[in-house]
Amino acid sequence: MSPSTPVRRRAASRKASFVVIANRLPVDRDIGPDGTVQWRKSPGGLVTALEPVMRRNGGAWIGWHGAADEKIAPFHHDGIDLVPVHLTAAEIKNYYEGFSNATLWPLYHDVVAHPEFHREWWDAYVAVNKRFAERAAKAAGRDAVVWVQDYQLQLVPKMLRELRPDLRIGFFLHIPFPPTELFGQLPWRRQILEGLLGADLVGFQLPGAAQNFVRLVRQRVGYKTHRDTVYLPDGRSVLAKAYPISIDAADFEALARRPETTARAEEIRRSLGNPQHVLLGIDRLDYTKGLRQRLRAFGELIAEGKIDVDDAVFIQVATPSRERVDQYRILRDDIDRLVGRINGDVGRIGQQPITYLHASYPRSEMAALYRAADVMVVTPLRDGMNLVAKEYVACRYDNLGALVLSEFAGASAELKQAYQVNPYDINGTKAALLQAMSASDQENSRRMKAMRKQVNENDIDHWASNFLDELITDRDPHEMRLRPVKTPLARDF
Ligand code: GDG
Repeated sequence: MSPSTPVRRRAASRKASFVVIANRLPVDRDIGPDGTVQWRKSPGGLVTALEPVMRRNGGAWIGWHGAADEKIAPFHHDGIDLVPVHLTAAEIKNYYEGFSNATLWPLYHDVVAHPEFHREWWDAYVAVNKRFAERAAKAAGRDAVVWVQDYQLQLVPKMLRELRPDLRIGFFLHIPFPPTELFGQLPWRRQILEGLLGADLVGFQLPGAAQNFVRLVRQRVGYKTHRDTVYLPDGRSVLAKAYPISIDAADFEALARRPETTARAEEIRRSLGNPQHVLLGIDRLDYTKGLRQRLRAFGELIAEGKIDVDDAVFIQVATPSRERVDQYRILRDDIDRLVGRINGDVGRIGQQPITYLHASYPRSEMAALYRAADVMVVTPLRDGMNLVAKEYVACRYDNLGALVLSEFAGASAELKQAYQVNPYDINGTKAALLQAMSASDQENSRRMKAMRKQVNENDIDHWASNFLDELITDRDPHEMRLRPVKTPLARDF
């Protein structure tokens, strides 16, 4: 096969030359009333990011299928070979809801919520990581490129390398990597660092995260490091670098340009009474996303008479998320109450200042919402990147609209022309909302043009090809046995 030949479709049982390992498969299952099973693409940052890369390159995706205690055979869906990994109900509780989402998630997000440490959760994390590594070791062909995704699978690189030293292994962390002081709280900090060091390339959203990692390896594991490289005693080296993730910008713009999207955006505004200002938030319902602070800021502006309730509406879409984890249940109740209180306090008949939607929508509806919004409000307390901010920018081909963006979202490093805020500073957030609402079209257009250039030039293909190019490039001439310097999968971008 010549280097530029795309990888061909393989039967699910064949060995793959490109393997993605992620906690979830990129599909959800629908079971019809007659019992027929259908898989459909699921929403979420990771899927949104990797699906185009997988489809263009062929390859296998290893992940959990979403149900407890069920073994499903590998299958092919929509251009991708899918290899389901089973989890027991106890593993879902301990590995997924527990260690991943109630230990690592809050710890890696600045301890915005209190991380819980339980030894039985850790044991399940180890066992499940091992299962993923074993599945990947079976699915990957000789010298294959394997890309491990995210915080649920940080032990997989080391486990997989032990099983299959021929593989080229990359790891990408979608969420922030914490400062050394916070990471130090983790009773299993050394095992996690060693797990990640099984990869040839460890990618982060921001350079600061890569630096945190290298510093921690030096401090806690004692390996030699120089800038972005860790030198292992066995002669191997591991590179730690930033690869800010992005979106399929052209695809979002095409969706936004459809006449149906324009019509739907107008309909949304009409149904809200055609207010002067439509503000929009779209987030998974997660305590890292800063929903409370944002809604309070908006509510106060109305209560203080700085915004007229007839002039502005805030649409908040909160996509249901991790509903079996306690902290998420508590958050949902809190937000329900807060929205009720604000609407009750400052609303009028026929004029609810906050339209709150606890639901998931098709991408076409998301694009219409982006088109309908004058001000997009993205104010997480901590966020690895935040794709919603980039999607808004991609959809604003009219160069209009304003983005209010937290300085604690990874995206703020690239979207410098946004109205940047510290989300903990409610008064500062209020000022930024007012500034964004009152800016001239000319001012917003200047900012939007610059942000659109950034997003269009650094899209998802750019992210994936940068990471994969680095991963498959031989840095050490003594390791040339691995494979030709470029494999076909990177040529397609
Ligand atoms: C993690 C990191 C990082 C949301 N609601 C619906 C829907 N979405 C889509 C959005 C966007 C994605 O989900 C959310 O991505 P974010 O980046 O905003 O946030 P996380 O889910 O927390 O993602 C994050 C990301 O991984 C990628 O590395 O940026 O920092 O936390 O694409 O559009 N999509 C549809 N319906 C919805 O209701 N169709």
